[in-house]
Amino acid sequence: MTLKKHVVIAHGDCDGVISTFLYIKHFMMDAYPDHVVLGFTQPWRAIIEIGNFPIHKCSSLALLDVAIDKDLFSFLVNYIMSGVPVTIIDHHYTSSKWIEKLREIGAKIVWGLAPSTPSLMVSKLSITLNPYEEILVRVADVCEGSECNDSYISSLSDKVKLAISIDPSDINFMRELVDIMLKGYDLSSYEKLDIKYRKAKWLLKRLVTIAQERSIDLGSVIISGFKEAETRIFAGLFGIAATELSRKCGKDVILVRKEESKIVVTVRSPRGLALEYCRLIVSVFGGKYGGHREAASATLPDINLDEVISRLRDSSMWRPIAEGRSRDE
Ligand SMILES: [Mn+2]
Repeated sequence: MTLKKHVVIAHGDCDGVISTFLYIKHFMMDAYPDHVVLGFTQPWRAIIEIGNFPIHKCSSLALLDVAIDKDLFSFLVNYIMSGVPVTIIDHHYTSSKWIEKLREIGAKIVWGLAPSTPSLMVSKLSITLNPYEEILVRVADVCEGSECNDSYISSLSDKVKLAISIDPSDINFMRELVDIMLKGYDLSSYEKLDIKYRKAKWLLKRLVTIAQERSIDLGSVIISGFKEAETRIFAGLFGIAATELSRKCGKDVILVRKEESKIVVTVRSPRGLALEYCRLIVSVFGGKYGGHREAASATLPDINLDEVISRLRDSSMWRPIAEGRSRDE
């Protein structure tokens, strides 16, 4: 007989990690850690991650802060139809068209446009927070772009966000963060977090400088491309760099990078057009996209980076946005 486990898979970012902490603490404490497996993933590889825990090994499956798309939807149907209880807690705009279908076939769905998945959990799952948890929910909100004028919260958010992003494949580090939170320890005095943060801070500064120096300015949006070797160095920092650059220039930002066998596009748009940029890009090159109106990303097939950039710098590409004809679904 195979020993089944509760599988909890979350987005490998700040609000994903904090959602995991809240979920374990409020719903799985009796089973944790012996009967629970924690995984952290990026949206484009969520299927691979979940596939590591085949149906016959899952007593339940929870997905936290993982944007649902068509492929993930089809994949989850098998789990639900095989009788695995599936819970989805998510705040991504682009998940909305799949969640109703998942609910109809029996998944438990908690979805809404909250600033972060942890704050969604607080508003929809009626969990009562202690002061320590309240701080962490605010940290998650700030990591997702909420304003904050509390210096302790904003510096802790900065630390957690950067320390996680520097290496999105360091799943053990994310598990350690969850354990530290479950013990109620102060994250800001965790040495490993501090070491990762310092390194990430330095790399981020370099990345923002490079992205700005090589940017192609199309007026309201700037575009920068990165080769595969650079992608390896800056790993998960592209999203944060795009946010910083967008703030710095007061423009929308599109960062395009070559990564293994694909092209990844990161978009930040304070004007709320991020999904529309992604939709236009995917309509030209193929691939898929997801995220929020202010922050989204697209994964394209393995095309030549220079070709992508030269197409994107052609302003006729963006005419539907300029003329206000583009609409995200
Ligand atoms: Mn997230």
